[in-house]
Amino acid sequence: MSLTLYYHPLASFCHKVLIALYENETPFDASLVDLLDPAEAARFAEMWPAGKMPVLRDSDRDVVVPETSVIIEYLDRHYPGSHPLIPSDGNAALQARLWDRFFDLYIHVPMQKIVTDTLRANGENDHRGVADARATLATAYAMADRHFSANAFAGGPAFSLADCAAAPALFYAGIVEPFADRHPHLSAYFERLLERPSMRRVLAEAQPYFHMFPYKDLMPTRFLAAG
Ligand SMILES: N[C@@H](CCC(=O)N[C@@H](CS)C(=O)NCC(=O)O)C(=O)O
Repeated sequence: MSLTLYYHPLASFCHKVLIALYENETPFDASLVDLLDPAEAARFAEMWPAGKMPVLRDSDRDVVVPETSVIIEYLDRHYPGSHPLIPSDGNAALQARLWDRFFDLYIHVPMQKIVTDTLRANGENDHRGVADARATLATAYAMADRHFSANAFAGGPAFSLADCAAAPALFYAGIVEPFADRHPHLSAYFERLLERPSMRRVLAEAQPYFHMFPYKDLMPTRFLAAG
């Protein structure tokens, strides 16, 4: 097998790449990395010193590819499947990249801030940073709701890189800062994402690890059942 994904089944940015791989049924080996284990974290850092997962290794081309957006573009270019994730039209590709950035930066990263703050030691919490993250989410939810009043998918009419970014960001953000009540178009879009076999598979594989998620008590029960 040429491709190996170094990942963890619970990790939201890993879900983004897994969805891309599953959408195109791209063959790969999955190598689970426990970053809480110092030896594993050190080995992982040799591949990508930033220490952020996932990372893709392609033994045929002898390259290590970090950063989810770049990994998905790499897969699209070198291992294309039946569902291109970067539109061939240049302007459509810009839209896919724009909304990929939107979901990473204004939903995924603030969600991570809220989650990781709960893991800090007493006295080290960043209350102002968490409040800012919640404010960023509120702005982004309103923007996304307007966007999905006119668009079936994040980058336009077809599923793309941007939807791979949106799915895990909305999954976890919707738990720490719910959006369904006041954002009907965003909520309907999220339900469409949940129906995709790629998303269902990612969530089924994450389910055995959900007990490790700090906000597990707020997780809707429909996600707690396997399958
Ligand atoms: N910009 C990165 C973000 C990746 C990221 O934040 N990964 C998280 C897991 S979801 C991680 O590795 N966290 C470990 C840490 O920060 O120590 C990407 O798109 O690949």
